[in-house]
Amino acid sequence: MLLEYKAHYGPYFFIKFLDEHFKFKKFIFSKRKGLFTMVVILNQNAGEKEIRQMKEALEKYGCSVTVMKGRNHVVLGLLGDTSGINIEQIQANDNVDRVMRVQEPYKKANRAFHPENSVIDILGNKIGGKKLGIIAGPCSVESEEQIVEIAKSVKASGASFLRGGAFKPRTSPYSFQGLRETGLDLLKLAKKETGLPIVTEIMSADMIDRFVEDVDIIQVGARNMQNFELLKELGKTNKPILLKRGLSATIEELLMSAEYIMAGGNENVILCERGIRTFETYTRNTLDLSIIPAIKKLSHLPIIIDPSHAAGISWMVEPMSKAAVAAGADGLIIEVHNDPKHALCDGQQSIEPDKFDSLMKKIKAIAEIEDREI
Ligand SMILES: [Mn+2]
Repeated sequence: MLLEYKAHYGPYFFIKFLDEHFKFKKFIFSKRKGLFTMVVILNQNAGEKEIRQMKEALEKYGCSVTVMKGRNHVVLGLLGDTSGINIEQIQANDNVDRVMRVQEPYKKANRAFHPENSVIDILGNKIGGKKLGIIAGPCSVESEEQIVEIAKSVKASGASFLRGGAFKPRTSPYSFQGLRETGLDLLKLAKKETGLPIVTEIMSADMIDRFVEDVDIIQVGARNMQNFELLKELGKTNKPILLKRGLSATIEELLMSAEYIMAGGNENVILCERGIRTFETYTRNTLDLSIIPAIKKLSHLPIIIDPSHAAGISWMVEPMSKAAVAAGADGLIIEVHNDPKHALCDGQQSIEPDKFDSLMKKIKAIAEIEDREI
């Protein structure tokens, strides 16, 4: 009965059900602060000794535990930070019927513990504040002329950051793999010419020292979102990290990956939605714009949208950019190429500089409605 109720109505109604069932209203739904962060339901055969042992075991995690005895079950309500509790271990106890987490498993990324929006400062350019962070540039750095020319034009249109891949995570080993370290040198050159901070993807922890030296925002691509060893190493730096959502990652998994970086001490994390894989094949991925209000509710971290990789089609970049800004995104990362037909990577989804310029004018107007600016 209890299990069925939870499966059908979800945790919120399940607790409400418990509330009515056990008549402990004053404990359960008084205020947000009074809400239990975890609920442990014991088996019917748990005696006084087992209840006491379980209560003491849970208190060792630093939580306060309230014992509620109902007609058929005993429920232990936990208050406090439960992110360090190993649920599987508690679940394995013979006296435990169910464990339910009410509090999210992430702490540093959680808005509950950090109500104000985080604003990430990158050489004086901010992401997460009133001004939208617009990152633009080619999929890959191809040559000095290419990257410098694009950097100049996106800057003239109002972009605050230059993107460009040096190390490329391509699906095929036979595709262009990027100019690698030469690509980083060319990005530095473009930064020198324009003053635009640079954003580029890291593929391996071996490159961290070089990236910390030369890159202003280190991107972790969708395929590396759960490369936990890389995330831990990046957590030891103080560089802003642009963390892209994995192809099939849930919002909670994205926030747990952010937590890996933040737990190491680096709280400069910018989240990025780049489309998720669904049954739809018309677009390259499916842009999940609902992540914007979800992240705003769950976390204080900024969230930006990548309409280029999400749609994979250049003519969809403008409408998806407009929708993202209207939905409250903190910025955009857009692929811009001066010669998309001959681009070495992602030409089909790259827009030309004049198109980017007109897109910027349109999103400026939408940003104003949201009390944001470009
Ligand atoms: Mn690309």
